[in-house]
Amino acid sequence: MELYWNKEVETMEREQIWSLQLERLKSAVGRVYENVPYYRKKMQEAGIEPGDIKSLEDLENLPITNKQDLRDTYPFGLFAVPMEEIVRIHASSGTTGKQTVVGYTQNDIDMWADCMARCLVMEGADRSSRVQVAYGYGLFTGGLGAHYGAEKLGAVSIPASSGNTQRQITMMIDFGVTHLCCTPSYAMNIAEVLTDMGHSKDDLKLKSGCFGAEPWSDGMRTEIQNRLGLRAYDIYGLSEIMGPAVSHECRYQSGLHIWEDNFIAEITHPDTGLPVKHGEPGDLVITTITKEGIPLIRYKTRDICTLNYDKCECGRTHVRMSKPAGRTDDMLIIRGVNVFPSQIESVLLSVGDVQPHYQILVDRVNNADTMTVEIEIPESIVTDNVRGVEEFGKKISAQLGSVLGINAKVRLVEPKSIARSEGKAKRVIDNRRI
Ligand code: DLL
Repeated sequence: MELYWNKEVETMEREQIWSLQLERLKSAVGRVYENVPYYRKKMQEAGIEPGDIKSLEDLENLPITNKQDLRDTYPFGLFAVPMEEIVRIHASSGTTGKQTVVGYTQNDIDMWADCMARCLVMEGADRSSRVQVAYGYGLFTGGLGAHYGAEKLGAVSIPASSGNTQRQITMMIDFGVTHLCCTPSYAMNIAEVLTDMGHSKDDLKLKSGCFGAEPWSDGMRTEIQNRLGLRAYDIYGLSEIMGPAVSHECRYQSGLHIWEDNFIAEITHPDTGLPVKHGEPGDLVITTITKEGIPLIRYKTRDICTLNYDKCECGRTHVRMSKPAGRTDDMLIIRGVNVFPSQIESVLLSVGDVQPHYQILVDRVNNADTMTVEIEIPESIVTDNVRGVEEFGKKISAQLGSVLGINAKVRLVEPKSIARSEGKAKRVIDNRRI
């Protein structure tokens, strides 16, 4: 089994990474200044020209790009090459506003597939692997992103897309699938249907899975691993920057290596936008330094994490980001307490018997925020044992109160009554925003 897809790049000395990044940053800034009037104007307003970029520290002087910039230039205003050079378009779902569109040149597609191949090798895949891609195919980047990476690696790519779960399982069994790519919530759904179909993990040949596109807790990781009999890895990415494979966990699973030959990562304070102290959490800001179609300078992802430059035991030198807890815009503020849905998930799963199917309902009653967490009654509790059910709910509510400091009601609902996810799970219903 190969340890690396591209050892030379993945294990570069830190100084080498920085000098490569500087050279590529200069070129990327020059390209956007030259070819994207919107960027040129922004840079002129900030009083900075490409020639002012002399060191990586100068990056801080460049203006931040955010989702609004993509919307203001909808659909193609930030593209840095003529449309003749664009070979593919993806778009975000637009759940938080107008959809955003990104374009790729052939070189961009090749670079993306290369990053994805590195990720798959990181979790032990090789040419003999059979990779079932159960991320959605289409404008969402998950399906095609993972697919091209598996093909680049020379593995067998099975373009299952999401949904039709029984058929997914039949294919996994009949084709001897070794690697599964999907959202963690869909992996849980697959695990449940596997049992309903009378199968168990022993009928599968899965070795690992790369699960991402939504935040998930270590408790969820344990559940997925136990039920599917594989090792679960976290993969991160976003359509604006590329799609999946911006970063991925190695087998030591202490953070996700960001491919620094293509991306420069910074962490800024969510309110001030200024760089945070080394190792502190904040907004992940990414600059793409090799992308041609739509290079983005200092894109504010709104994902909260920390960066770790320590050497990793796997031998890779690329910086590690911590597992993202969630986006600043998904953070719930309940009576002044800040909490991410993924933290609630951690608490729920730390109480034995709770299945990772839950929904968080937020409302405002008499000007005060209220939160109700719906979970399904575990099989170990008989539904007609009213007292048992009540006590179980109270136990979880107390745990949420003591760990997160939030006052939450827990409502126990019938098993399998919470909608199962096939893509990104919708965990929160915030009636305050309606
Ligand atoms: O979700 C790309 C992707 C596909 C990543 C498949 C991984 C696997 P978008 O739809 O643009 O792209 O959503 C991007 O999803 O800013 C994060 O908030 C969240 N996200 C993605 N991966 C993770 C992860 C794809 N591993 C947004 N953990 C990002 C937590 C994640 N959140």
